[in-house]
Parts: sequence; C-alpha cells; structure tokens
Amino acid sequence: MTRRFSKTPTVDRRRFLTRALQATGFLLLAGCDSLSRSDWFPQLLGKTENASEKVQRLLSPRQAMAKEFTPDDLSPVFPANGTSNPESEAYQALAKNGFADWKLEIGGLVHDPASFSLDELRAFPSRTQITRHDCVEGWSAIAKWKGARLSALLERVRPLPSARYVVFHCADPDEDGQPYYESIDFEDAHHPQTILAYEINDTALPIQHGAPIRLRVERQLGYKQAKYLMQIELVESVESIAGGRGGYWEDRGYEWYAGI
Ligand SMILES: Nc1nc2c(c(=O)[nH]1)N[C@H]1C(S)=C(S)[C@@H](COP(=O)(O)O)O[C@H]1N2
Ligand SMILES: [Mo]
Repeated sequence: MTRRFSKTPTVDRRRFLTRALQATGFLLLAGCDSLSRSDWFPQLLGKTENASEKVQRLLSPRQAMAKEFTPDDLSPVFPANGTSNPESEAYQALAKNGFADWKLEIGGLVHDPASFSLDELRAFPSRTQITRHDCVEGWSAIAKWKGARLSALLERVRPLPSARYVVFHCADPDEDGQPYYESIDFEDAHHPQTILAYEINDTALPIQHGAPIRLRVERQLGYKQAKYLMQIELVESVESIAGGRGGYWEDRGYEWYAGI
C-alpha cells in the first residue's frame, strides 16, 4: 500500500513530528502532577523499549530473514521521505562530481580504520534483495536493493572486542544543525540482509533515496534505513552521541529497536 505523498517540505515534517511527540509526552504527563517530566518520561520510554525488544525477540528470532519479494511485486513508485536532497555545501559539491570524491570513513573501535570510495565499496561481497520498506508515517513500498554486505566491511576493519554498536553518520543536518544518524547492534550488523545499498531497482541510488549509499537493515522500520552515509563509527555505547538514544528519531522518542 502506497500512501499519496504530501508536499510538506521535509524539514517541516520532521519538526511537526517532533512537536507531535512532545505533545503526546505532555498529554501523558498532564494527569501525573507528582512526577516530574524529566524523571518519569524518559524512564517510561526506556521500559517500553526494552519490553518491545524482548517481545520482538520472542516472536521472531533476530537472525530470521525479512520477507523477500519478486520483481512482479515492485512498487511502481517508491516515495522519498525525510531529507530528499541534503542542503550542505559539502554534500552538494560531492553530488556535482558524481560522488567521485566521496569516501566512507569507518573508524572508532576498530583495529584498522579505513575509508572506501564508491568503487571500492562495489568491489566488496554484495547482496541483492527485494524487500518492503515500512515507514511509521503510514506507507510501505517494495524495491530491489543492491549493496555491500556490512559484515564484509566489518571483517575488513576488524572491530575491537569492546565494540557493541555500529553508528551511521549522515550528510543531512536538520534546520537546527542536528545531523541525522542511526545505530544498530552487532547482531543486526552481521545479518545477511544488512547492506550498504548503492543501487535501487538496478540503477545507481539517486539523491532522493540517499546517494551515494544508504543503510538497509531489513528487519526494522523506515527511519533506521539511514541515507547519505558519510561515516561509520564503532562504539561501545551510544550514550555520548547527540541525544544519547542511538538515532535522530530515537532522540525524539521513537524506539531504538524498530523491529517489524
Ligand atoms: N539521512 C537520512 N536518512 C533517513 C531519513 C532522513 O531524513 N535523513 N529519513 C528516514 C525515514 S523516516 C524513512 S521512511 C526513510 C525514507 O527513505 P526513502 O526516502 O528512500 O523512501 O529514510 C530514513 N533515513
Ligand atoms: Mo519514515
């Protein structure tokens, strides 16, 4: 089912959702005068998150494969959502040059920090998969993705034993300068369907879908599928990054484990 796509500017939509989430938090709190907003709300979110992650694990093991589809199932239109063209001068300069000067940096808790050009990423073991993308805003679309297996990249840079999460830093800050970012744990990072996609439907990933590469982590919702990847960082904890909850939308109240 594909939702008709609204023309609201994307940054406005992010802002609108943030306000909506804040409003929900406020309403929840309205009847609980004795509890402070700062003490109670984050704790509730934390508990919900853990509970839903446990339920998710019981219902379907994390190693299970996401459903794959056939070419007949491809959506005629795959909407673009969130940022559809990062405004930063640096990104625009890279795009103008067909991303020939773009490199993906991989660092943090690894033995061999490295950076890879698009051609180098294309030379890694790849995977092609037809999957369904589900956005919390109420639309889904099926596309064919091809990309480098994240597990192969990790093997190359050799994570240190203390590394627990893979953080994806993106090229698109919002209008307050807050960059989009996401994180996944090692279980998802090594899942066979977790790829750094450089193709959609047999063509080079266009800007609206995250050029030059975007994450596909197929067991999770749309906002985990970070576009415009610039840097990958291996960390022991996500607490010191931005709002500390492991992602741009997570910092605004969404769950970190967005299992489908
Ligand atoms: N860098 C970045 N990645 C992002 C977003 C974004 O705004 N910036 N939006 C997310 C959301 S909410 C969705 S549903 C998908 C949309 O991907 P698409 O534009 O290819 O449909 O990208 C996700 N990844
Ligand atoms: Mo989304």
